[in-house]
Amino acid sequence: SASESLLSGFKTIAVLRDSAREKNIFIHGKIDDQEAVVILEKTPIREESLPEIFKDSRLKLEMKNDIYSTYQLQPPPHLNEIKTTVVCPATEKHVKKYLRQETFLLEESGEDYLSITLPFIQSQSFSVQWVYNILEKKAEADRIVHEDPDPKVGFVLLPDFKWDQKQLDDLYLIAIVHRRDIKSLRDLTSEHIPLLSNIRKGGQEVIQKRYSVPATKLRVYLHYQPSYYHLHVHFTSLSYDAPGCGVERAHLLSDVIQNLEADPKYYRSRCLSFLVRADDGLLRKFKDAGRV
Ligand code: M7G
Repeated sequence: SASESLLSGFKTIAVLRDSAREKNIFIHGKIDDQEAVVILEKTPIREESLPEIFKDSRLKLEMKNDIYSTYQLQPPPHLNEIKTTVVCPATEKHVKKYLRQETFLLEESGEDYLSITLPFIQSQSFSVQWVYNILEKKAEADRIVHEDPDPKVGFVLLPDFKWDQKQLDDLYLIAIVHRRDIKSLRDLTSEHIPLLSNIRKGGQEVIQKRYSVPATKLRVYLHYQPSYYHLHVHFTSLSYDAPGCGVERAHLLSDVIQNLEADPKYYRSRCLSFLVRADDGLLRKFKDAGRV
């Protein structure tokens, strides 16, 4: 089928980043005449697959020394898969997103947001078509784990595409709100507390029921800045060092709710820090405005 041979004509332009430790590689290339980003990633070894790995693999000795020996093990093909993510056609912004680059921490006041950041993200940010496709059941409908259809406080919970759902160690789900008028953390006021509480409670309950992962093992947070300006909440396993779960980017949902309870305009008025890449247009704008 078309999807089976999608990558057979892939031509590499550049490796954007790779990590021996994370066992992944991000590649910029072309599929036919279209720009593409392909991410390849080796997945964790699951305990359930161990009997099969030991029983059905070919072992090739590499070296033996006293009580020590190393091997190359060739497992059955279905236990040797590479998780692959394709963005095609990819924009220049996608290529930049995955390119390893120097980063800088900016401090954005409420005024900076209105005068610098907001016009910038309105003129150039990633399309949220994929989000609308999920909300309208045009894509990933079979992956939805839970839905609250309420137009004001409702949301859809589904696996993030970074999670292959094969093991709980790297559990990663996202809750996407039905409302389309909240771009990010910055837009939140006390008016949204019922929505946020509903997501926290609903998400935690469903994840406990479906995956037996209790709330005390979950990291529930929003990104600032997000890549996609339609409000969504990340649910990740505490045991997983998810990309973007550090203090420079993640805001715990519980803290967000409490801050809004204490000050209804907290996120409109406070300085928020966020990371930008060296060639990010937003860094340029902050420099031009004399804010860096
Ligand atoms: P973000 O904070 O806006 O951006 O989070 P980030 O990618 O820089 O973290 C968006 C989240 O949605 C990320 O965790 C993505 O992995 C996830 N995501 C992005 N896309 C395009 C999709 C998609 O098409 N389907 C699903 N299920 N998740 C996606």
